[in-house]
Amino acid sequence: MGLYLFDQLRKNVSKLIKKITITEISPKSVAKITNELKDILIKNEVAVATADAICENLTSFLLKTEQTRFSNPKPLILSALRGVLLDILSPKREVDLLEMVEEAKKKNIPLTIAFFGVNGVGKTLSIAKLGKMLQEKGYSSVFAAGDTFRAGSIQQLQQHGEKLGIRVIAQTYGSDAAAVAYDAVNHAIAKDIDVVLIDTAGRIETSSNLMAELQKICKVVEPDLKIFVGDALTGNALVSQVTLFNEKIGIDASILNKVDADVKGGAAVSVTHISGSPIIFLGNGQGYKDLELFSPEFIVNNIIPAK
Ligand SMILES: Nc1nc2c(ncn2[C@@H]2O[C@H](COP(=O)(O)OP(=O)(O)OP(=O)(O)O)[C@@H](O)[C@H]2O)c(=O)[nH]1
Ligand SMILES: [Mg+2]
Repeated sequence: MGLYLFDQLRKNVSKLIKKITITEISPKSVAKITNELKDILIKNEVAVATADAICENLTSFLLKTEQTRFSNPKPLILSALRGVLLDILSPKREVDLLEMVEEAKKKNIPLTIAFFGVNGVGKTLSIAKLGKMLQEKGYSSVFAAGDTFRAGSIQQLQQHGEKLGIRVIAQTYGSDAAAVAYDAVNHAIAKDIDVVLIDTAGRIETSSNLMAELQKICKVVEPDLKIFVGDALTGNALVSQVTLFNEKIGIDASILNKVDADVKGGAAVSVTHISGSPIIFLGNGQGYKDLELFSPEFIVNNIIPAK
């Protein structure tokens, strides 16, 4: 994929590894490396808590190695860093969305997915992109216009629905978002539709009204997947959004959008670590096809230089 999300981070890590001249693994020599690594991670917008965890795990791994003298310790350090990163990025719970869709289809019940996030991060477009992806894989879906708050939001979703040939269940502005979501689930059951994609209103994260509305949607339809949608350009502030939505709603997975713009990539590392759940897709453009599957291995392969 034409992605430069991790370019700078990879270059910096590569430079750090190239410079390593130590021949002995000791608390002092390891600290020299991890201090510099921490600086690099933080400069690339990895959250401090995540950078700390990476460096601490790397330190304890390296100090546990039996052999301490090396003519060239770089391969050991690279593979240790790869292992530590993969571990930090491996979510407590894995999410395979397409497998969940298939499982639900076998049981003849629709899979319900709700999308949450602050305003403008790309929730509505992500729903359209996912609707398209599902369509291409042979699954039907219905959109629920659960953003009854922002003027124009219902029409926006309806326009996507028309272009894609996907039905949109909507009520009027100001109506109860949970009721819209409930209608859409019933529609899917009645018409044997595979997936319900629920759009919700984005407001500033401090809005307690929004959180109450989102909690009500969750209570009424009990979505199978609650997806946090974030904007990669938000950088470090993304971590506080993830923490808040995770606390109030519980996030099962995330989508990180706008990675086609020049970003540092560190936020993608922190989001998985802080939320404990995986980023499953990246949005890398405004077209319906600009949605990429994402995995911890993908991140690690893009950050750790091959040699
Ligand atoms: N470049 C780029 N733009 C994106 C991406 N995802 C969304 N956008 C754009 O971001 C803007 C906001 O997208 P929406 O889908 O309306 O975002 P939203 O979260 O639903 O916004 P609200 O409904 O206001 O909360 C639109 O102009 C999208 O085209 C992406 O991956 N890359
Ligand atoms: Mg929207």
